[in-house]
Amino acid sequence: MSHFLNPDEIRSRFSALMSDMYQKEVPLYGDLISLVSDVNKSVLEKSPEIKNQLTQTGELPRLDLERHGAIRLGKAEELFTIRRVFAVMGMFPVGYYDLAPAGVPVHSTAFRAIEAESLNKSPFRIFTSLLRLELIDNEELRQTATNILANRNIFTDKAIELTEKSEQQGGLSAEDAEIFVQEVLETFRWHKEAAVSKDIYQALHDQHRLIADVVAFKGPHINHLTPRTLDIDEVQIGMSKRGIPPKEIIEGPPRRNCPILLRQTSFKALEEAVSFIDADNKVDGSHTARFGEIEQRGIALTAKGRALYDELLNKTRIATKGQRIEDNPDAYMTVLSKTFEPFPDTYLELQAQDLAYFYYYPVEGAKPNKTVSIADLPQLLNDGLIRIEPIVYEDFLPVSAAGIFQSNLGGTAQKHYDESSNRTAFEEALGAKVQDELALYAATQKASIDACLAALNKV
Ligand code: OOG
Ligand code: NI
Repeated sequence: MSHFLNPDEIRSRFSALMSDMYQKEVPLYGDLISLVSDVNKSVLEKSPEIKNQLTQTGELPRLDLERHGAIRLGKAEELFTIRRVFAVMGMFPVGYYDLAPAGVPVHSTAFRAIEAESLNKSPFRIFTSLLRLELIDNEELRQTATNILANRNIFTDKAIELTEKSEQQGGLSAEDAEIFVQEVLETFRWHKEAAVSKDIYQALHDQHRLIADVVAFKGPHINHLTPRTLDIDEVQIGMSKRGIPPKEIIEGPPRRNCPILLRQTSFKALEEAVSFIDADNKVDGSHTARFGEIEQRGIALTAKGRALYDELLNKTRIATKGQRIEDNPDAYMTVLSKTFEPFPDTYLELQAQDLAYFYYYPVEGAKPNKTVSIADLPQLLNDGLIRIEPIVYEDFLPVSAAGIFQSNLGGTAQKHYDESSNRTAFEEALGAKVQDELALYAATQKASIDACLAALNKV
């Protein structure tokens, strides 16, 4: 028995603290949580099949825990250190997302648990972006931003000390872990006092709102948290009814019988009072960055399924080009649904066409009349000796993320960056390679198939 607290417990504790802090900082987020919880309760009451599915895959107990957050970092050292901090909580970088093509000067990864069992204990993850200062075209401003960031330290001494202790001894005691989560929380706290003068804020803001959000503040405040809903359309309608101002459209795929990947919406970021420091005087101003988001997660797609998704989303974009989607969300949703018609919408078809990842289970009492192998899966499925359940998508979608960024930075100005994506530089800053999310789903599926076949061959 190890005397260290399980990293899943540390993450779970941290996620609860973060949620409490954010509900205090942004009370509207608390309203969103109660809306989501009401909607989830009613879906579970109305749809026993959804309830069974979530029970079978182990996701039911974590439903009300489900949330992700997002932060934006300013320099390579911050990304490097945050990787070490998150590792203490069992969160590892998965996936590389380049947002520059969508006009947002960052690249990102998601820190999350890897094993299905750990994810079920605490699914908390943090979408973590690193600002790409090289995309600031004004050289003088780039230098100013670099200098400001060079001087900041976003971690408490104690957080670093305990991270090192954990690295050295291979974990943290319950006592240390409690101090650790409190100290790490400090990094994500909102600071009303900006770190710069109003003029500098304005200059950064004129380059890109996101640059001001990262550079002008003392630390990477958590900019949103996201509960998981079982019916995002219902939440979208409910938001308006409860006086929570929603973003106009739901990002991602259309509503379907078999949800795929991830659908997301949010309430619009708040304009908040801040103070700037001008030659020792405080000057009042405002900043818009923090919001609340909702996600509905569906099945993880294989590379083939993902290619089909990207193709159909692209077709939708071409078909709605020139229309201001915000002005006519219903028309957009109609085109989206129509365009996605070729995407099979039963789990059996998704499985047969190798479009998505599944768990495989032997049906109770099933007795095949020979030793079975992976090649027999279609027959076993057909004969009703095994069943499948969807493996939920745990990651993010760059086009959706860009849509979320855009609608929450205020304004509609679109930037265009020529710079090509730079995964190598990102991984250098991170000090590690990001894991390939598809390989993780494939491994989960494989483990499930192996266990299923072993169980059938034993009887
Ligand atoms: C991150 C936006 C991405 C999501 O859910 O796709 C994201 C940000 O605004 O910093 O959180
Ligand atoms: Ni998000």
